[in-house]
Amino acid sequence: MMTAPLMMSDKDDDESDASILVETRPKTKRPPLYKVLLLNDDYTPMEFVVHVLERFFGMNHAQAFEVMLTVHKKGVAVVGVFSHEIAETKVGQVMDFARRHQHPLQCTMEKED
Ligand code: TYC
Repeated sequence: MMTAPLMMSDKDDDESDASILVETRPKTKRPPLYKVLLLNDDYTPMEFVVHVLERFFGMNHAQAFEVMLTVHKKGVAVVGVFSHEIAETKVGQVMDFARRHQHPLQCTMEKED
């Protein structure tokens, strides 16, 4: 009686595993963080900016007033650092809120180094 030779693979086990990289420790790369920046302008009322900082960035009134003054004097300030998704949401919320109130307030995001 004749039986066909039993063939499982052309390569032996060592050869077919040759491209597998064995990690010595688990990858724990943190996602990049993004700074949310508030920009100064000549028209948005100071009280409106203070309200934005309280409402969307969880600042108390004193903190919000201080940060607003920093933007007013220096032209720009970081108002928070977030994941990409949260930063995009904050920027959108501020820009929508400013536009609905017809203020030219600008808010942007930038990747942290
Ligand atoms: N410069 C504005 C004013 O004098 C106030 C202001 C502060 C505007 C911060 C924007 O992000 C800003 N009314």
